Amino acid sequence: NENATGIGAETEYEIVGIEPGAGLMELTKTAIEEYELDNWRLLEGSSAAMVAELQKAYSNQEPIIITGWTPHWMFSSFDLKYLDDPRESFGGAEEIHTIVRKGLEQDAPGAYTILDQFTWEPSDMEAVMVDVADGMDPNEAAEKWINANSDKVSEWTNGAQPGNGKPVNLVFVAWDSEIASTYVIGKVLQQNGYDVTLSQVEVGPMFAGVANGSADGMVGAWLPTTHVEYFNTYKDDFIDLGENLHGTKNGLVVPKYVEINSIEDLK
Ligand code: PBE
Repeated sequence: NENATGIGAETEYEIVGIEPGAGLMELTKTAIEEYELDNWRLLEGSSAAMVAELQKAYSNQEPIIITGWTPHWMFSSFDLKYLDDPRESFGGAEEIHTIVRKGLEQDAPGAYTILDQFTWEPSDMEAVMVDVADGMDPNEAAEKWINANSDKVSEWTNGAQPGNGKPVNLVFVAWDSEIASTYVIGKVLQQNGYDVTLSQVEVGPMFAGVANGSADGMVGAWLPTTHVEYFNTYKDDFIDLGENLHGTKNGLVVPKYVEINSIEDLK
């Protein structure tokens, strides 16, 4: 298989990954085992560094393989494709869940109601992501989306008691998708009278923080597959409010000009 030989040599058998600890990194390690990609290495880094590598390769029309996910603005900025995953190492379409600490419902009922009623579509999240990727401050991008979608937002805030200045602390990881969701729901809580803090953390501390009560909530739990280890570790110690978005995807992603179509072609 000439193409497979080509892509390995051309990319030095490297798959450009993201933050260690991301569910996507574990899924990629599983894929490397299941497809027996013994020659290949998964590089650890960050989501921002991955996108920078993609931008560089793309502008030179060079081959690159990244760990990617949807919703993500990169699919509207670049012509990209997921590699087929016939072994389903990356699982199927998932949901993103909202999780809050025990006691939030009693301590901040309005915030609990809003977080519980928060739900939107991948296209909504992408609209915010695109503005942030284009350089808009996440606060501004969140406000812009809220102003353009007051009908949706009023469903989230329906029946919520005002915050009266009570503090609410949301934790998130600096994944582009979670920056979008966290800033939007943070701004909605603020507009409802809460004193909102958004704390950027790593993925383990994000789950641990909500479980031990040092954080009030998070809106970026990818289930049932991506974050299953973290979820199962802490599931008795926090409250899962269910999905806020349906239809995510994880996988290996290449520019369309790369002439392979399946993870099997990497072997
Ligand atoms: N992600 C985006 C995360 C979840 C959100 C796919 C990069 C991960 O843990 O892999």
